[in-house]
Amino acid sequence: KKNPLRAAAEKAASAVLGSSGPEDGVPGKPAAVSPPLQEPTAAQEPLPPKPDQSGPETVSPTGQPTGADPARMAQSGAYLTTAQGARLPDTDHSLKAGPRGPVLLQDHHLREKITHFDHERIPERVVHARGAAAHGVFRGYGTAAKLSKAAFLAKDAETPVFVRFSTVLGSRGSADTVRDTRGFATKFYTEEGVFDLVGNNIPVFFIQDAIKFPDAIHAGKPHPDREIPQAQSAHDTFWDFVTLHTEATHHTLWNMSDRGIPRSYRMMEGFGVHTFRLVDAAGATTLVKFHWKPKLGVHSLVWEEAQIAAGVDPDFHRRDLADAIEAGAFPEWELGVQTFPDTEDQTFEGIDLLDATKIVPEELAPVQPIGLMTLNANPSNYFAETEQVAFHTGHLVPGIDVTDDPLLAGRMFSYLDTQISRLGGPNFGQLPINRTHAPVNDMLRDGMHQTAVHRGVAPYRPNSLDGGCPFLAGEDTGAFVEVPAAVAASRKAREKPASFDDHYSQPRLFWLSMTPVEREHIVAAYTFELGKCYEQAIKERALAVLARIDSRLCEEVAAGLGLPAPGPDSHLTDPEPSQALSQLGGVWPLDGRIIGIVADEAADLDGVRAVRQAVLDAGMVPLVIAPAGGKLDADGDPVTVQRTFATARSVEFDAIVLAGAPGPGGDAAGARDAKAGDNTGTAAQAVTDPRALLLVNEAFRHGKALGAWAGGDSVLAPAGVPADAPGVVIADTGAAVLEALSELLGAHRVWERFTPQI
Ligand code: HDE
Repeated sequence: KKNPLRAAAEKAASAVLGSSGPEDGVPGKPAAVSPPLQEPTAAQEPLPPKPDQSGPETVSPTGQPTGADPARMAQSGAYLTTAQGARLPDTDHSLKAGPRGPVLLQDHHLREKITHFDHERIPERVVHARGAAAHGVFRGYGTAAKLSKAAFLAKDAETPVFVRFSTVLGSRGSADTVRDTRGFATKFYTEEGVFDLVGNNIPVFFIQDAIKFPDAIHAGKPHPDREIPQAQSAHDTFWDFVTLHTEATHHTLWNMSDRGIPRSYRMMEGFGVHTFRLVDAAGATTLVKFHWKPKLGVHSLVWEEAQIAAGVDPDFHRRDLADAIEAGAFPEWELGVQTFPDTEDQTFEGIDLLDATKIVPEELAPVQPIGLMTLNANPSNYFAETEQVAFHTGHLVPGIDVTDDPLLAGRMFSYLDTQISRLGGPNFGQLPINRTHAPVNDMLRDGMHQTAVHRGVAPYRPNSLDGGCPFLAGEDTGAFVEVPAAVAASRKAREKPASFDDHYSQPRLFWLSMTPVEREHIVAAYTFELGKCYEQAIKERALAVLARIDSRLCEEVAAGLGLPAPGPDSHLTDPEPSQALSQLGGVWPLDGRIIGIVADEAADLDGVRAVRQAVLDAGMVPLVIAPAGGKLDADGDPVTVQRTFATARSVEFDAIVLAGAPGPGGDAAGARDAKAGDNTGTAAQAVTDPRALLLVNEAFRHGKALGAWAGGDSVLAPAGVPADAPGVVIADTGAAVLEALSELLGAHRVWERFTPQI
């Protein structure tokens, strides 16, 4: 029987050295060449994977108590040591010549401790610096198996993943809820190598060619003189760029829509943006666009909420993701693909699939689900995992290939390059979070932070000293082979195709697909952002761009800016709206929604306990808000207070319930009388405390469901909330209130409360 290694070696040698002549009819290859030198074929068994390159060892446990659990302790071992392992008797006092004398240069522990600390920070990402991440698993449905041979897409194949969400413009310490695009980058640790799907929550991009990326980012980042504003697009340089460079119009419109201020990372769609190419086992190809669809639906903040959250809880999205996962409300997304025939022109229904500023409406090409991702574990260490994870569009596996999208081509270069300066050298792939779970047999050597201890003397190919190992794989042995896609005969030129010239028809499609309330949010966003610009010429130019999208949009923003609107554009088309672009209209699961329950000592605490339990049973999170901290009914059946009037702010809650007074027909006023003199009744304090009134008023203005029972509603009027307004539920018991609120919450907000004039 033929040795398989020898067969592989012979095949590889013939492919590389051409010993049997051109097999594929490659034109232009000389017919007569000197006979090739033979590589050794007496193979040794390939070496096992390098011990230092196995997969990450730790994935943080969920739901475990903090504290004494050894797996969660910062240190292991009984004694504190230096980095070299010498035990330390003291880490609080520098070595000095006497208690009040000079510090001695000899103190190695002092210098080691301070020096290490001095170098704790690494450069933050040049874009997407602010992020949060989680571990999870992806399970293939098998529906993509006919399109792609990628093993992780097979039916029921389970693949570990690590996902990092991010904002784009802000620094690492900036607020989560700013108006911006969100990154949605997924690392699949497949058995065939790492596949990174480095996407965004917006399906189009500002630019069509990577060479413009530094311009786009320089314009969006803070002004270089004062380094303000932080994490904002509401400034002159951003609007200067996007109005002069109108291929940015479509992405800018998405940013100004509710998509720019997501309610949660758990409630965002994700998009691969570019068109990719799937390859099946027989080599047949299909063009695809990747979509992540969140099981919880796509939901957003309202702008005022986003602004308040940026101040009162800059970690709003980071906290939300970690809390939900810790509570067991694991967020899930379906991965889906829109498929297009891999035709020579790479267009679909007249849309250029290589233009990253264009979508293909889902009505024209439905998103077909191919797998489910569940995020089920928080990182154990932010720096080691979330900060050091390094994504790259070039991390591909057999069955998934790129297209000639010029934006994607630039990314194929950029991601590897940026990691080298950010992570200090070329060995970032050895960091635990970046290690592939597939065996590694590379011939990359040395470099900064090399942690593998390579053996042998022949890290080169061909070699005879290591028996010729490692051998090259072919398609039948799982090699990643680029699709031999035709390249149109052409000439070198710094040009773009004519199909990239249409900058307005798809923004118009997006605008026409919005509901009135979503349109009003867009108008408000443009008015706010342009209102923050100083240059009149930039505002006027922005209005000229808006006139090319829609005259009503332009007029409304112009009115807000106090400027004349340019006349209507005679070239406007009327594309068929795409319902899939609107966020409104569905009914969604309530997992992880946060219900604030306002109560105090005088409240119907049995009712509060019942509501709390019902909220938990529904997979939501109850937070009791009281005038002061501690416990209510501390001597009886205590109810823990999670928020006080000082610490609660409306943005944290999806709905607010105002507890009433105990007893049949009881009301808050009655409760107050019962406690006459000590002034602790719920309504008594909430009615007069401006913080509680603000809580209720803001929740109302932000379209959140409000409920009250047994007199709790006496807070409504002083808070400026009409008791008969939509989404305000007043019932006899807490249970009845919660039932009605849950129904309202399924729609995310009480949309009837907004009365758009558009
Ligand atoms: Fe990125 N992008 N990008 N980008 N991008 C980076 O890589 C770049 C683009 C995206 O959580 C950087 O490791 C160029 C589109 C995400 O770690 C950098 C171009 C899309 C993340 C880089 C683009 C993205 C990045 C900075 C234009 C959506 C965060 C740090 C051709 C499909 C990944 C890093 C994470 C990060 C370059 C355009 C998504 C500098 C040159 C389009 C989600 O390499």
